[in-house]
Amino acid sequence: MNITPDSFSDGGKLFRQGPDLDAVRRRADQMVADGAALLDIGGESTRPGAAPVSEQEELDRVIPCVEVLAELPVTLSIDTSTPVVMRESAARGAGLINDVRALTREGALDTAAQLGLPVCLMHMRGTPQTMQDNPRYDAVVEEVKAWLLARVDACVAAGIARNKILLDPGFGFGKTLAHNLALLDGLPGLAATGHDLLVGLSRKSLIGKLIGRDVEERLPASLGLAVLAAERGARIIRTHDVRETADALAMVTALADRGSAGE
Ligand code: 8Y4
Repeated sequence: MNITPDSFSDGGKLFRQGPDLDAVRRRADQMVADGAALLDIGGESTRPGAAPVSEQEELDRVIPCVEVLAELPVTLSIDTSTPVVMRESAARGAGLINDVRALTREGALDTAAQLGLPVCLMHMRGTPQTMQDNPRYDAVVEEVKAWLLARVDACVAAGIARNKILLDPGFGFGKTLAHNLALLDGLPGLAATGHDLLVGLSRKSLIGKLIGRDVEERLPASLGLAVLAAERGARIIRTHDVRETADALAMVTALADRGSAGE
């Protein structure tokens, strides 16, 4: 759930008084009813070129939502790079830190370690402002994996338990179509690190580039990618379309759970 003015139909005018908490709650209830195991809540827009948000603005957007959603029977994941947002969210029951900057911001590593929460480390090349300006890699899969494992080492050195560290190659974050496709191919290699893998492919522009669909027409392709990623070792799928994705993944799980006994 993106708690930012640009994701609201009024273009942000009503948003100045803060997020519409009734609407947030209704949307969250629906996602839980549809089968979500985690809800990811973020107050910073990370779309390419988006303006940075102040700490206070991020707190004003996120914390009221955490308070409203804390009683739900799912893990609240906080999409933030900001230590004070991590702390205030954890104090209200958040259960996961999802950081697109992989705890590189000043104080983030020590804060996450102190809080003892699991963390998702995502790879991004550059910043949201610049990341899509001609990103280049020599060998994208190897570079992303090595960078993530270096962040794991930093986390472990700061006192974060290895089994609380999830990894995410960051589809669309400083990657061309070719890079994103290479990373899809490389998912089994990332899964082989032993870390739980989280991926976000839902509605992303690689779908538009590959098969020419506008963003509101990307659900079927997103479901295909979710199944593909799960088959290649992803454990958590970040999606906008919970019910449909849960059904698609239920098929993957049902087949896997059959085991080798047959039938
Ligand atoms: C259409 C719809 C086009 C959505 C682009 C987008 C990830 C993430 C985002 C991800 C992790 C997004 C916060 C981008 N993506 N966190 N966050 N992994 N861990 N773009 O892939 O959904 S926001």
